[in-house]
Amino acid sequence: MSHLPHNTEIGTAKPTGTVGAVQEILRVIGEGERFLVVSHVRPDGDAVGSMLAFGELLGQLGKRADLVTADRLPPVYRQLPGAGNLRTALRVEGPYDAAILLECDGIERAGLEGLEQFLLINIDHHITAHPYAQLNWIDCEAVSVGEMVYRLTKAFGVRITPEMATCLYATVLTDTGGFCYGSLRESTFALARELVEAGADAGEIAREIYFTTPISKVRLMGAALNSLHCEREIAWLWITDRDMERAHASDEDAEGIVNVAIGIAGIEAAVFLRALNDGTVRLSLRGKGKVNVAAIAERLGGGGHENSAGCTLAGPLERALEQILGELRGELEHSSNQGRVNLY
Ligand SMILES: [Mn+2]
Repeated sequence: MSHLPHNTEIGTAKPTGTVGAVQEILRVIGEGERFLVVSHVRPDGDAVGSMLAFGELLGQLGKRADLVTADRLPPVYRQLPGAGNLRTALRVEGPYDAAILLECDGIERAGLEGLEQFLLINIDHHITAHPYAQLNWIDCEAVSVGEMVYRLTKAFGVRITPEMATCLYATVLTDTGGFCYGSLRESTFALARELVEAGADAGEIAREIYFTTPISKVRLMGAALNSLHCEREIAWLWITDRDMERAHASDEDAEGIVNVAIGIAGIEAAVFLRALNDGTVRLSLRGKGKVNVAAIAERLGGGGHENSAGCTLAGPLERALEQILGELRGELEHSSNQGRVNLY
């Protein structure tokens, strides 16, 4: 599963293939004046960095761009150039010539009301991406949506400014977990090199993102580690509202805690669970290559990448835990059996 075929999916009435999709996007942007750029709720580094770079691209083309997110930015991304231009809203009003949705697997993922009235451009790199928009550019080989924004910038012949380079580098850095996973290949490093040449300060960006953890998050991590369980190749941990209160933690502090569990030797799948006020449980899943956590997340109504995915299940926490463990045990057994078959 680690090398999927180059996947480009194009929506209903539009030409097929990446080239066709990019050409159409170039045309729509070239002809329009005013654009809305959005990404998913609980924006991550790729969402924020690619939105900011896209905003800058549109600005350089002499277009007007409104950058809107449903949730506020995690503090670590507030230092990115142009972050002050991002607006938080729950509803968007036009008029816009098009709304550009970056790494959203559906309109609802943006968490914004009013999007459906616009011409929608969907740009995504998840293997669980869907061609729901009028114009869809999906490339699962792109290491981040930022890489796709970079290619678009090149296609427009627009110069990559140091500010854009910084934002785009942040997308590559965060979506690969610091060049550890994802579709890492030669072109990833070529891209990183170009971005550094264009003015991204790799060391400074890494410091801003990885060495600015709020103490509340570290405390929350402590609570999560108290709940850590391992069973063969599966590790899981969770936090409760009480843990959140005690640590004086915000929602953002719960992001990325799952990575501690997948880092354990011998573990092939990790789950982080967080019970939400509405009775649902949010799950973050991580893998190391043996299980495709995106496929499991998708079966449960979520999505993501092969080694990094998420979904939301009905509570209580114990029930959600049993459900995901059932899926993971089945999947790991399946892949072990397959391995055995291949040996003969
Ligand atoms: Mn991404």
